[in-house]
Amino acid sequence: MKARILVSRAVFPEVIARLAQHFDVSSNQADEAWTPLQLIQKLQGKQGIFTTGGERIDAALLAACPELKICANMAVGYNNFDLDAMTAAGVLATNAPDVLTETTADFGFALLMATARRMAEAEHFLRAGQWTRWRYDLFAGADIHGSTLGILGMGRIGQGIARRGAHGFGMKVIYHNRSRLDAATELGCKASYVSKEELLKTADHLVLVLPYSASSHHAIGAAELAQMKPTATLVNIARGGIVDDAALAAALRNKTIAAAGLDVFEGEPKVHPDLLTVPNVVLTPHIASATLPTRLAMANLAADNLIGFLLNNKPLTPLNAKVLI
Ligand code: 8YV
Repeated sequence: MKARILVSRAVFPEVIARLAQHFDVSSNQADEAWTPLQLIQKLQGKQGIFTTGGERIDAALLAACPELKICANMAVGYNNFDLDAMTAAGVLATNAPDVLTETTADFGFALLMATARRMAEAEHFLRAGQWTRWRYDLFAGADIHGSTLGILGMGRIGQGIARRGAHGFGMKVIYHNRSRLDAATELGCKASYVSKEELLKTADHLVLVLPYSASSHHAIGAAELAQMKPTATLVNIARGGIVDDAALAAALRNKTIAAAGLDVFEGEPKVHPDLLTVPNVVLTPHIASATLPTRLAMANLAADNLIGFLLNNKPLTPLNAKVLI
């Protein structure tokens, strides 16, 4: 008998078709928004779920869904999973790393450039019909080339941004991470390890690429923003909650830092109202991995994890492999 799985959000029809070759699939191609209780109801009798990063999998859900064996996330981040609770319940968690690294690093760099060169502000000005004449300092921003790029969180995506900065734009790259990279990796990215304090004080542009956890909550708040250069830009492509968005809005308004680019927000898709009223911030709706080939590769990797595990006990990218034993 085929295993039963739930796909919780609309995804590529070809991925649903692939899954249907192996499983009895319940999908949500209408992309309805389910409450946590509805999600539990839909999961009854299912052995697997395909999640996209927004669905909370916690102890309460696991207790209510005793047949569940695997949650496959179509995202590299997995802060929607209570991994300890999943491991305790013997439920496998998988994520979707690697396939989105370069696309997400491209976007991080694009957001950095748009922020430093004030592209969104300038475009709004033009669209509003305010462009009447040239001025020597019209939307003058900060240089990227030759400046110091700081990276907080130096995993695969952080390294991709470092390579772009060092090799493409001649930037000096400094980083801070829970653990220092090995010498060969540092050399490949031309990146130097520094303390968080030095990173904040020295970076002309600071990009956040660290995972969200209780220990990274508000890693950038008022105190950290105050240590940054008044000419600095801050870019967050990691997770909402790593930055204290209210403190950031105040810092942008007071010119504690020059500008920010944000793809992720505390409590998204809601955005802190103060961020919507400051001009020196570029805001995008969590799209760093959004190219069609990359999103398809992410969806296929989540599907491969479901197929590999439920058919052969061999998931590709397990997060809590100890439940396999
Ligand atoms: C996802 C992401 O699109 O992979 C991640 O961790 O942040 C994005 O690529 C997002 O998580 C989907 O909810």
